[in-house]
Amino acid sequence: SVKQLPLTLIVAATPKNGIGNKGALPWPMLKKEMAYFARVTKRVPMPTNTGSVPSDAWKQANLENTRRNVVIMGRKTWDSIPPKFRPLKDRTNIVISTQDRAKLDGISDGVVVAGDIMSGLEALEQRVRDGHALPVGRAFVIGGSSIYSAAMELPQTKSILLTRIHKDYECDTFFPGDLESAGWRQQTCQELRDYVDEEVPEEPLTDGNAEEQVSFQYQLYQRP
Ligand code: FOL
Repeated sequence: SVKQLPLTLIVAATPKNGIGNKGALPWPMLKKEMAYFARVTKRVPMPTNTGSVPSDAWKQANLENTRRNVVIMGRKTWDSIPPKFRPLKDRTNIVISTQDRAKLDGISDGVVVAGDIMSGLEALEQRVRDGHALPVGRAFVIGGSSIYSAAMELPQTKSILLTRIHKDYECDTFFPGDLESAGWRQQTCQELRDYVDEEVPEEPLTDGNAEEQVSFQYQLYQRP
């Protein structure tokens, strides 16, 4: 059943598809953008009901924390997260590495370590069966480039939440491949709103510090 779980990529990238530089994000802290990442990866979707009204049962269940989203990342992305923020809270963290978990930095009990994405999801499925992890809500692939690349090869990867950063920062790591040419289609702002279950503005947002203002836009790409 884990083999049918839809995977969503979430990524922020410059106009040249840059996603990282020297083991960190290429841009200064973008508070609003990072808050969007945290909200979206934490939000568990409502079970497919008749319509738009959340049932009392679901509201209750969600408060009781009966399901948790998963974030899947490569080892370098794990290392790039400030220790005080990892594992990313309120989400089940899966770290992809060929190393044994004992050799990795800051890995705690709840974190799943596996050699590839599907093995990680299978290991998590096992933990859920044993009652050691909460059932899975949504599964997000959060990078970096080799993990994005592997995820895009998987047939269950149908959606990409892309934040386009409208500034050309120096980067040494890039999002793999070209979306438009690989059958990925940009969806409307309304489709993005429905997907993330929150308001998203049509116009670019701005963030950054007094030194520099950066504009960016939230987008959704999907493939059939
Ligand atoms: N996708 C998007 N849209 N923006 C990103 O910054 C992003 N970053 C990664 C993957 N996909 C992304 C990978 N890098 C944290 C740090 C780096 C990181 C991902 C997450 C992190 O510390 N997140 C905390 C929030 C910290 C805060 O509020 O400052 C979290 O709880 O998610």
